[in-house]
Amino acid sequence: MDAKMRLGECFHELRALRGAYIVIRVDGRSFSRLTERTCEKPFDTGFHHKMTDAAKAVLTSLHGSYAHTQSDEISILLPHETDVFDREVEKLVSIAASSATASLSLALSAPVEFDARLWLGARRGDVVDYFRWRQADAARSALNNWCYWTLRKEGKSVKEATHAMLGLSVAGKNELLFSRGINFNDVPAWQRRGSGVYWETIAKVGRNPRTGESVPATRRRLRVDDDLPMKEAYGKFVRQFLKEQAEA
Ligand SMILES: Nc1nc2c(ncn2[C@@H]2O[C@H](COP(=O)(O)OP(=O)(O)OP(=O)(O)O)[C@@H](O)[C@H]2O)c(=O)[nH]1
Ligand SMILES: [Mg+2]
Repeated sequence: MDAKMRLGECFHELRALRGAYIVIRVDGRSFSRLTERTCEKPFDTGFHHKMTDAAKAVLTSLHGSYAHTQSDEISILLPHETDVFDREVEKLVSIAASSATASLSLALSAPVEFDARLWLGARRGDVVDYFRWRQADAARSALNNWCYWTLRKEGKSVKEATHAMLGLSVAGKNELLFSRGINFNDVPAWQRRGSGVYWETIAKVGRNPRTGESVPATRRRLRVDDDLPMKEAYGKFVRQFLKEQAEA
């Protein structure tokens, strides 16, 4: 009976190919509606902090090496040789989604949901491209959100604001903001580029339990970086999390 029933768990054997780089991305479900009711527009610092806390929770749970968060999504890079959950796809995506869900639901005191997907890259350059892609997405949507909410705050309806932005180039959107006293380049970097979360090692003084002597020690902790570099410099930055990993 047990063996027969387990045959129905036909996706359970699915594993992320060894040698491939794994990035898992979680994304909030229907967060347009959630943020419409509860967040400042276009960006809410408190919500962002709760997202970076959720990124810390997933990074810790999956023993990841780097996370990037923007808007309602978090991408988590796992170490190249990771053996976490034996690389089982179902385990990885469900734990990533539930870890983010638990963290943010508690922080907001409201039930939220995240979906999750798994991305595989063959080589280091693919991972660099992946994170540059998500950063470019952050920049694109930040510019759109700033324009949209600036128009809405002027009293335009959803339809009017959407219509006013139709066909506007990136330069045109920058101009729209500039003519209203907003320099998009001065908007906080975390809004335009997202934030990074990664481990750092700090020195601390430990105590030898036998002798009571002070001894130098180190401790790992997660750091949130709200001022990420961009473009090629960001690519170089991401490579530091792939450094010790052998090229496939
Ligand atoms: N006001 C506000 N909105 C935010 C903030 N961060 C994210 N959002 C919104 O969250 C939404 C995320 O976009 P999507 O993931 O494409 O939309 P969604 O409604 O979550 O849809 P699904 O992911 O398909 O379920 C966008 O509408 C963003 O504007 C914030 O700090 N403030
Ligand atoms: Mg979403």
